[in-house]
Amino acid sequence: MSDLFPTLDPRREAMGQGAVLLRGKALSLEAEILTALKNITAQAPFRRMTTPGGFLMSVAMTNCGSAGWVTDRTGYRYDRIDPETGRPWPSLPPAFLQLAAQAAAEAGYEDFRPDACLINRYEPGARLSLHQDKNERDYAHPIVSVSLGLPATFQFGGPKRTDPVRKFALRHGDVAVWGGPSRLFFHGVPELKDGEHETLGRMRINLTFRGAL
Ligand code: MD3
Ligand code: FE
Repeated sequence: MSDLFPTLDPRREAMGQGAVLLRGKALSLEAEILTALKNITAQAPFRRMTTPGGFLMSVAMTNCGSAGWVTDRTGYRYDRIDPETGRPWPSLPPAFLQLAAQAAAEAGYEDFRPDACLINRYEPGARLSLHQDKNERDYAHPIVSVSLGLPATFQFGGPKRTDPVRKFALRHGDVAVWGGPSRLFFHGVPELKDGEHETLGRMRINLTFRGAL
């Protein structure tokens, strides 16, 4: 159905050109998502990876889907095999696919079917410096992100690293969709503040769904 009054939905916020924030969108699937996460991380544990420049990332990561995002001294890439286990990544759970496709459609990106999901784990003090997501084959696909656990500040800039950033609070259950012009905009997450989340404890988890291959 077409949305006659998009600005009147308080759960929906425009973040920029092609970028939409759907507040609380993941809450109805919370239990399924957390069960699936336990299963994934039992097969492909969180690990801190090294950047090409030799820095150990403060964010711990794992993946599910046909390919996973990895970094080491040789560069950033998507790999069908988890370099830590030598096995394919766990598959994308149905609840993940359903949420990503529905959120993308709500944001105006019909028929988005992700083939990769990067899972980030932030503990207090962890951060992700300003960057672009450029390792995916086709930038016509949006990126869908799901925030869980402790709240974070999200910095959203522009097409150039030096463009001013705007800040958004991302809270448990929020889903955001980035497509169109904003797909290649710089973004980052400053140091996670300490706190205690009622279901996840002292951490934040972020899922990003991508069309990588
Ligand atoms: C805007 N993750 O994994 S999610 C990442 O909260 C990443 O863990 C952050 O940036 C996190 O690459 C931010 C929001 C996000 C993800 C990808 C984007 C925003 C984006 C790609 C293009 C533009
Ligand atoms: Fe990113």
